[in-house]
Amino acid sequence: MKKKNNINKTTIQTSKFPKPISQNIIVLTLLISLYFFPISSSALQIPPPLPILPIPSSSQLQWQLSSMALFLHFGTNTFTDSEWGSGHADPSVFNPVGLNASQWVQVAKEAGFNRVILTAKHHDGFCLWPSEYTEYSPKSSKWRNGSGDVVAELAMAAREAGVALGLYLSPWDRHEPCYGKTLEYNEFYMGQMTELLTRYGEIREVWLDGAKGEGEKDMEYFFDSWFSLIRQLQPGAVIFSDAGPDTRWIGDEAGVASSTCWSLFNRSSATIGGTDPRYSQGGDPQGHDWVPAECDVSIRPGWFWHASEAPKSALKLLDIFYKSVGRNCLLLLNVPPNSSGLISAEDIQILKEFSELQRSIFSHNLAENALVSASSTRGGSNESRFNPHNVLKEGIYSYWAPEENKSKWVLSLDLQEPVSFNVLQIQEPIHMGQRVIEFHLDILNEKGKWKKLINGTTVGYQRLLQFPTIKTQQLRLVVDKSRADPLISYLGLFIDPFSVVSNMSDTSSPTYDTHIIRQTVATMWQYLASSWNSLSMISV
Ligand code: FUL
Repeated sequence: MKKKNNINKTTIQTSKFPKPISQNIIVLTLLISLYFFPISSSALQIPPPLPILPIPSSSQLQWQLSSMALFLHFGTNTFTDSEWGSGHADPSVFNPVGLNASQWVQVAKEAGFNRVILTAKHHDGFCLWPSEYTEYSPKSSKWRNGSGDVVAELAMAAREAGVALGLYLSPWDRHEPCYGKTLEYNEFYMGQMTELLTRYGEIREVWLDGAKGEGEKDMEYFFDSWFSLIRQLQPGAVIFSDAGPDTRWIGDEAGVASSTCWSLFNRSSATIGGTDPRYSQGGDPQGHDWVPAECDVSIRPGWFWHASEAPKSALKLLDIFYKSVGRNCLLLLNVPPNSSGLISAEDIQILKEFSELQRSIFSHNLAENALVSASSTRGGSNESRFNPHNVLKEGIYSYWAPEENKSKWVLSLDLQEPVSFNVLQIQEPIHMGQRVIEFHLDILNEKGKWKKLINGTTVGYQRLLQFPTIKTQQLRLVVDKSRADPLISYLGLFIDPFSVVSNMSDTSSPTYDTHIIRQTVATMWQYLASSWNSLSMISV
């Protein structure tokens, strides 16, 4: 108490001394400048705009940012040349003598996939791990003398390589005798789910569906209990099904999304095993839930490996890439291990070509030196955080934002010299919600007139639009319709010398004629031959 009084006293006493003249001048100058240049809000940062709901959870964001995942269909079907196994195959057929899960993970990683999803149990009921609830697993096979565990081997390989692991546990089980008895089977399924989610470290995706053959036993699945269990045991996992909750089936098995594709969706409008494919393919601009789509497709005609089947071409995979990743979805590409337990050399070759095609097209943004301006900038043109130039920085977390309440939203690019391109990439900062409804790209032609090059609907995480090659120096991206002020995080221009696009509509697919395909394949081989020497071979 005493001490406190002393301090006050000292302060008061000091203030009694007259200030030196120079000090008075400084104070006066400060007061005058404050009068003329008051501390305005411009010295403070303007906050980001409000997000528009719904927005993704953190695990949904991580999922979307990975763009592609590799699906691994493997089990007794691999040995019996079947797709939907009857559930009665002798478990001793399962003997993948050369199984090497590190090879699967390496193949995935080198081809640009940092997630893998394994069919821990497919419809035939054979479990790839030694479940305590059934003998229908490697326990009853000769593989690794009956002590093998494919899930464990893959989990370890994925962890070592830094690749995220997902597991598919098929609800429909053609082997399990209690299938069809609602209470018993739900307990059985949840017991198996618990084994998978507690024994193998971090699981980043749980994949399930409503597939079931006609005339099969009827029963109810307790989805809400399953989802709650998954949330409890693996809170970082996204749950995939026809209707979410975290990611939805795109509605076809060709890996193709609709050209209008919303991550917004109404979960209550979809039923697992009974969704309307058109609703799934496009999503719902009025949807209350954030449920982005996953496009599953197999590199081969079947989901499981069959000696008689061959993989699709790398150009076909590139086309699928444009229609899935390029339409705001994640591409889940199935590459089934063969009966030796390895991914086949011909599939590896195609994956290598596919990743080289992507690298050669997308590694260089032809707009990187552009001068970018905008119809308006949130916080004014000096506000770097929302500056139009941010659209040239990779990633979604820096973006251009317009001033609020504007009716015109335009991003103009001066490429500083005429540039040829035939692919446009646009991204939205989806952590702030999906906004853009319609947009178009204009170019300035030789006559100095603005000409519409292409229209598009929805952007989302990533939109890729293809059109015949065009050469221009000036272009502008115009957002025509948006759910809220549009935010653009990336704009890229690329040249794809491989795909041939014959018309300008966003909704149509690139079309190939045989003559052009031959030419394109020749160009591709010339192009790739030069760069492959430098690529390391993947050992099988
Ligand atoms: C479907 C299954 O019936 C197919 O066999 C395959 O697993 C595919 C990915 O999902 O629902």
